Amino acid sequence: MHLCQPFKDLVLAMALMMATGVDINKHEKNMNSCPVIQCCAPGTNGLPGRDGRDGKEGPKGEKGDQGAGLRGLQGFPGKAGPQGTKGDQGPQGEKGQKGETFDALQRQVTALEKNIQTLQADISRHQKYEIFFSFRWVKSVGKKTFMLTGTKDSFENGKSLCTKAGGALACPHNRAENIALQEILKDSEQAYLGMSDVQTEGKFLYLNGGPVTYTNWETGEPNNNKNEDCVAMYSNGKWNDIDCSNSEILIICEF
Ligand SMILES: [Ca+2]
Ligand SMILES: [Ca+2]
Repeated sequence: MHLCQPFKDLVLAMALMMATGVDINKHEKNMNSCPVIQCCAPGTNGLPGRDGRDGKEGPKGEKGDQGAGLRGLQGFPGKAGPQGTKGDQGPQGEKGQKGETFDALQRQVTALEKNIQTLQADISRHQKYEIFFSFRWVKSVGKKTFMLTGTKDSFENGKSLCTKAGGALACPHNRAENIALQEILKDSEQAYLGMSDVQTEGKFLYLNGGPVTYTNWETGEPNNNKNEDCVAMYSNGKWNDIDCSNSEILIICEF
């Protein structure tokens, strides 16, 4: 009987273990774990086996890139959606242009301003009178008004004073005016009249150069005593020619 060399070695090893008292059973157990194929020459490959069962489902793959297909035609508009909720109030807008109402108010304001200016002018004129006159007496007759100043002065100064006030030195042109002017004077008072015969002795002229048409001379006047060229009214309403430089004569203006 022919034995392979490995098998011969095995037999020798077992005989040695029995001689040395080694536990053969334990050793056999180890020997059984040795594959037989290692002990013999390799065999030829067998036929392929049957296909195995399907494996478990694999994990989900990653999302691929978007395709590059052509864009389709736009479809018809859809139905209107429901009304949305009311939004918040927006910021205040810019100031608008002037309207017709504002223009009308502006015109009224302009008209009122003109009225105020007129009133101020009247007040100013009134105050101007107050500067020159004390209003001891005011007498109106017809369209004329006589105003007594609180001033006694010369003929020239009296003329200037009345002119500055916008009037003229008082001068009655008829009986009614003469009576009105007389009523202003108190007893023993005299007032200059707006006339003189400075240019031509004996020929009295109004301040505007016109000839005097109404007179009310005192008896014996005008006498041109010491070259009297101006005229004053007594408190009885009669006239007397006096010296023009006499500054003790009341100044009455007419307007
Ligand atoms: Ca005279
Ligand atoms: Ca006289």
